Order: sequence, then C-alpha cells, then structure tokens
Amino acid sequence: MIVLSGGTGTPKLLQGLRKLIPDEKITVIVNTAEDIMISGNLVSPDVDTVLYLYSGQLDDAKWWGVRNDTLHTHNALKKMGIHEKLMIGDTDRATHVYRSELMRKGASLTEATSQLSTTLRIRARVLPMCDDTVETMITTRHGQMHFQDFWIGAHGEPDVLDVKIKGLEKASPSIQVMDALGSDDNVIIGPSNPITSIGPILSLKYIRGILSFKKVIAISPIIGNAPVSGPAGKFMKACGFPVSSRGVAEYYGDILDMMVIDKRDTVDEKNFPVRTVRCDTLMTSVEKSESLARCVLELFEKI
Ligand code: GDP
Ligand code: FO1
Repeated sequence: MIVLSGGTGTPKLLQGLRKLIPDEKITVIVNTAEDIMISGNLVSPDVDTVLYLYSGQLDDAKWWGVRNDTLHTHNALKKMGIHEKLMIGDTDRATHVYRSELMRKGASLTEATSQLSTTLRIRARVLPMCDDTVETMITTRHGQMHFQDFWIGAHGEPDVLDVKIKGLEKASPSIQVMDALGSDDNVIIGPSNPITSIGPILSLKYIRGILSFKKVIAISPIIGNAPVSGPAGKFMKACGFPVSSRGVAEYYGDILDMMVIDKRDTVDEKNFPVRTVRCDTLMTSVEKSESLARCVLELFEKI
C-alpha cells in the first residue's frame, strides 16, 4: 500500500492503518515542500512527523516534534540573540543534525531518511517525495514569504493571494519513489492539505501519469466548507478551487477512483467529479483512525 502524506491529517490515518497492515507493507511518500534550514540543519517537518509516528516518539497532541521534548538549545540560542523561526526541540534537533551531517557528506535526503529509519527501527518505507529543494511560497499583500513564515511567523493570518511551489519545475520524484509506485497498485491520498501537502507530490513530473493507472482513493480533508484544521481553505480559495470536498476532487482530477467524504459533509453529491463514499473521517482517537482506515481498505476491493 502506498500513501501520499503531509504532516497532520494523513499521519492520523497512518496511526490507524498500522493497526491493520504491518508497517513493512506500507510506503509513505511524503511532502518536502515545507522543508526549511534552521540553524544550519535541514528540518523536514512532514517527513519527521511520519518518522516519529512510526518510531513511537511523535507528539500527537501537536502532530509535530517529539513528545516531552525539551527546548534547552532553542532557548540558549535565543539568549544569544538567535531567534529560530521554528521552536526546535532538543531530540528533534538531533534528527536534523543526523540528517544534515549525512547530507553534508553527500547523501541524498532519501538516503538520509532511510538511514534515520534504520536507526529509529522503522519498518515502514518512508520516502521524501524528491531529493531536490522545493519551497512553498505564499503570496500575501505583504509580498511573498516561505510557508513557515506565513504559518508560524504570521500565524497564518494574512489573506492569501497565491501559492507557488518554488523549484518544482526542475524537481523529479526520486528513483525510490518511482520504484515504489512501479510495484504497488493501491494508493491512498490521505486527508492532507491538497495545495501544500499533496499538490507538490502530484505536481512532480510523471506522478499524475503513473497514478492514472493505479487504484487511487482520496480522503477529503474538508468537511462542509472548512478544513478540519490548518490553512487549506485559504490556499484552495487562492488557487481558485471551492473550499469543499468537491473542490478537492476537482483539484485532484481524473487520477481518483473514489473519494471518501465525511458522513456530516453538506456537499451536494450530484454530478460529483468522482464516485464518493461516506464515512466518519474525523480522527479524534486511534480507534476512529483505525475504523476510517478499515473503511478505506475495504473500498479497494470495490474498484
Ligand atoms: P500539514 O503538513 O501539517 O499541513 O498536514 P497535512 O497536510 O497532512 O494535514 C492537514 C490537513 O489535514 C488539513 O487540511 C485538515 O483539514 C486535515 N485533517 C486533519 N485532521 C483531520 C481529520 O481528523 N479528518 C480529516 N478528514 N481531515 C483532517
Ligand atoms: N509549528 C508551529 O506552529 N510552531 C512551531 O514552533 C513549530 C516548530 C516545528 C519544529 C519542527 C517541526 O518539524 C515542525 C514544527 N512546526 C511548528 C510545525 C510546522 O510548522 C508545520 O505545521 C508543518 O510544516 C506543516 O506540515
């Protein structure tokens, strides 16, 4: 099973999926367009969330960082006048240092992630979507800024005029991503931000073409006219899509075989661009994540 993931909604689903399928049977292709250098090391928030989930370290109250992490280095740097954009926990920073040291010695992000997975005894295959540098840039009336400056620095508050993924035109999926897609027919697009988490993966060359030959089921991250959390609504509006499950289905287009929408969703299913199935998609507990994952797995039998 292949799962396309960002750093919050889909990891919640993975938490349930791993109760039903052994980790070694899962390949997670993870967005890297929110990656950022902090104090000389590469932070890959979505990849790290997935790694921490599978290694049992994730702070699943925030869905980023390590549970009970300390901030000694971050706070010491602050006293020295270095204000890091992201609050980096000490154990989390060790991951960034380990990754960046490997990369400084010539490893790709994919190779460094594989080493990290081995070190953390992770059996799922966690694949960054690519090894090229890609950056999500948000345009507001104050100008263009990095996703993390918009989301953390500006608290996600400014109106969004446009979203651009810098570097995507020159980026390619890694060989490992291509191999994984070549050897598995079932793909779940998790309930992640369509524009900034799934969009970058789908926009890489070859990906849409390959997915059109696969069984692809997406879970909508939008219920009614709002995302469950985060800035997806603002981003969809800025990109010209309705903020609804229909908007998500229109954005994903004809790669989809089915879309799971929430049982409470008020969307009109008449002339929906793809076959829909209703489930409880609000994953407020591991049990609810598992039951959504079970529903999705059963749907693959019906395609
Ligand atoms: P990010 O990388 O932190 O932005 O995380 P993702 O892109 O993976 O996830 C963010 C998206 O997950 C948001 O658009 C939310 O609406 C969606 N989301 C979060 N929790 C849930 C949930 O329990 N159910 C559904 N359906 N969507 C969720
Ligand atoms: N999100 C915040 O809102 N504030 C933070 O200080 C913060 C630090 C941080 C450190 C490491 C990491 O992997 C993620 C972190 N996040 C933080 C989450 C991150 O900004 C975004 O939510 C993700 O990029 C979205 O996937």
